[in-house]
Amino acid sequence: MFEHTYDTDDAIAALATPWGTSALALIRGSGGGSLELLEKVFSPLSRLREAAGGTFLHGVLSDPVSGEPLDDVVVLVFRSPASYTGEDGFDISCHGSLPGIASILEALRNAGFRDAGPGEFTMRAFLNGKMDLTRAEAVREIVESKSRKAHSLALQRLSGAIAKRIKLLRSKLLDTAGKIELALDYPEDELDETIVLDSGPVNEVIADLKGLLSTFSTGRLFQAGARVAVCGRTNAGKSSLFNLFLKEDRSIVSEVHGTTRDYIESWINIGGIPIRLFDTAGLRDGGDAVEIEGIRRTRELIDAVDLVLYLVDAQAGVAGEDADFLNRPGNKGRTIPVWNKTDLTDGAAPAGYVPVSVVSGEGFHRLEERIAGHFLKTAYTGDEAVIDSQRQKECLESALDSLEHVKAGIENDVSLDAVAADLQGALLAFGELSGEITAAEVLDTIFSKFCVGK
Ligand SMILES: Nc1nc2c(ncn2[C@@H]2O[C@H](COP(=O)(O)OP(=O)(O)OP(=O)(O)O)[C@@H](O)[C@H]2O)c(=O)[nH]1
Ligand SMILES: [Mg+2]
Repeated sequence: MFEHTYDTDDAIAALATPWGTSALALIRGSGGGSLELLEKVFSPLSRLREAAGGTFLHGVLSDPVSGEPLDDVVVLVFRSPASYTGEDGFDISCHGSLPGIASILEALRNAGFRDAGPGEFTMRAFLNGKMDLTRAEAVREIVESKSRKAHSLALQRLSGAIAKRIKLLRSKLLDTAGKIELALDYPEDELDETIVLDSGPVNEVIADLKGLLSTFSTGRLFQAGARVAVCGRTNAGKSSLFNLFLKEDRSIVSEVHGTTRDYIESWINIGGIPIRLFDTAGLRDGGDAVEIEGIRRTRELIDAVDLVLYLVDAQAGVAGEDADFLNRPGNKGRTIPVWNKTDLTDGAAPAGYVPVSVVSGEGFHRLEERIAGHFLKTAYTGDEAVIDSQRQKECLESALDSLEHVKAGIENDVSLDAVAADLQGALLAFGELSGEITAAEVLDTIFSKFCVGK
């Protein structure tokens, strides 16, 4: 949580690129008076003063206290309201040397800038009406996306797909809300016509909300990814398969049983799904204390992952422990049995197993397809927006809950006061979703998860 969340009066600056040596780095600043403060460090001064929004200036930055020149830079000038935050601001492209970046940030501090907190630029964009909360959240989701698919789904949200849909749902409810208000404000005999409430529009919104909520697991799958463990008895070829997925020699492979003791993990991408893949200790009885501990951790991990690739060495065949594992009810729906080392046999695999040879690569592609298929079989595949944020999901659930009450209220002729209160509850939940009526602590939680500089 950062201290200055709602202090939007001052000028802020931060490094927007990673803190590390690179060809170029980008430092951004924003806030009322930020261009005047920049005058203290940038020359030629006159060109900055005259610069219209959207212009690039080539110049030199110097420390305002010592006057020492710091770097040759290009500054992109933004003038309110035509900027990301809606305020005056700038992007400085400087050389990506760590001492150079540090000295520029220090010069900006000396000029009067405050270091920006996480997500503070986007928070200002939100507060200045540049984007609603669903789009602000999409900014972080884009930055954090681990696969192209996750990136394109987040981009869809950034373009306002969720915001537009919610606006539409909200407008569908306003007619009903208006009718109720009219009926509450005027006794029946004062109105020219009797007001009849129709649950049709409410039903439509309910159906649409259910559709949107059902995309959450898909959104999560592509954004947060899935956890997959490679398991099996010792020497089944788990580490060899793990390395093949990673396309690098990461985990130790040897013909010695019990080679892998601690589990190793890495991110891979299968069919656009970010997958955290684990290589684990081979399951067997006995072994020394370290191996026993490794096996205990592996068993814990198996319970926690979304999918297990259970390897059996084709030459060794299915042992009792393999059958036990595969038949255990908790493992059944989330295990893909893999028949490895088919290059050493005739290639035939028992029913239900995916035959592969990690050494020749035979069957590997089919295994990847099986994994993607496992996760995608329940995924949403339409073109509409997909939600990913837990917060958005909760707002939608709350709206849905209120609307179910409204529907029941209309259909059972419940008192209008009660229906009005439930409808208000649904509209409130939509308002929270878009950020129109979101509490300060909620905003704090959302923006503190951002990177600094975004
Ligand atoms: N011929 C053949 N050998 C394989 C294949 N996959 C793995 N091996 C060999 O099997 C041996 C064991 O492989 P590992 O990948 O270390 O097996 P593991 O399951 O990780 O073993 P532990 O870590 O001891 O549990 C090594 O000598 C590998 O080269 C395969 O598809 N064909
Ligand atoms: Mg191993």
